[in-house]
Amino acid sequence: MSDKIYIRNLEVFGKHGVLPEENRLGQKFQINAVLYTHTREAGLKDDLTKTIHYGEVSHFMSGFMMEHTFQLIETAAEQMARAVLLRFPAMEKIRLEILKPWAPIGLPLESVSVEIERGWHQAFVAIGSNLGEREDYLEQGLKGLRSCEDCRVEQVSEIIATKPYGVTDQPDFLNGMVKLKTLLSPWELLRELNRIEQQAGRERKVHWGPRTLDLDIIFYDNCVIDTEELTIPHPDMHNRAFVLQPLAELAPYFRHPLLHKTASQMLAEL
Ligand code: 5RY
Ligand code: CA
Ligand code: CA
Repeated sequence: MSDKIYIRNLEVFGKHGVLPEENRLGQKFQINAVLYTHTREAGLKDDLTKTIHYGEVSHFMSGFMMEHTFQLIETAAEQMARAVLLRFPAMEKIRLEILKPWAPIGLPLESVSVEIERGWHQAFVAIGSNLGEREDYLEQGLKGLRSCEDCRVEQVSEIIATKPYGVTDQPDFLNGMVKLKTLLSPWELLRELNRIEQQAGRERKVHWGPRTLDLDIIFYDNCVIDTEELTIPHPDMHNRAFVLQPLAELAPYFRHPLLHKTASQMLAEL
C-alpha cells in the first residue's frame, strides 16, 4: 500500500551507552531507516514539497542523536521513531535500525544493533455521557484526545441522543464516535482514555451506574485482543445502535475483524 524511502548507513555521533566513558566521550553510530509514505504525487509532479525530504529526516535524526543521551540504543530507537513520526506527518510508519559499530564489550564484533518498526494506528473510540452537562463532558473528552500528543483526532461523528441500553431505568445518553490516529499501543490508549474520563469527574462507584464521560475502544486497526484488561473489538458493539450508527457514519465499509461484517451491515441487521 505505501511506498518506501531508504536511508542507509547514516553516520551520526552520540553519547548513548551504559558505561560512563560512553556518555563522556561519545562514539559513532549508524542508522538505517525505511520511511513508509506515499510518493506518487511527488513522483508525478517532480515536486519535493509533496514527499518526505530525506535530507531533512537525516539531519533531524543526526541532531536528535546528539541532543539526547540514553543508556540503551533501544531507548534511542524508541524515542527517535516517535520524534520522527511526530515531526513528519506524511510518514505512516518507520523501520529504524540503530547500530553501534564499536560497542565496548571487550571482544571483536562487527556491530550490534536494534531494529524497530513504529507507526500510526487507527482506532475508533466511542464517546458517551448520561450525567450532568453531557455536551460539556463530551467536549472535554474530545479536548483531552486532541491534547494528547500521540493521538490525532481525524473525524468526529454527529452526537446523538440515545435511550440507555442494558440498564434501562437511567438517564438518556449522548453518544458519538471518534476516528483517531495514534502512536500508542492499545493498552497505552486505554490508560490515556481512563485518564481523560477521570479528569471529567468519572467516578466508578456502581459498575453500571450513570457516567459523566465514557470512552471505549471499539476497534484498533484490525487487532483482536482479549485479556483481563482489554477486549478489542468491543465485545458487544454489534448489538449497540448507539455505537453502530455513529460508526457507520464515519466508516460504513469498515469490516469487523471477527464477524467480517461492515459497520453498515451490522447496523442494518440490528
Ligand atoms: C446508566 C446505563 C446502561 C450505565 C447506564 C449501561 C451506553 C451502563 C448505553 C451508552 C446508551 C451502556 C450499560 N446510567 N446505552 N449502555 N449509550 N453504555 N444509549 O453509551 F453501564 S453500558
Ligand atoms: Ca460504554
Ligand atoms: Ca467504558
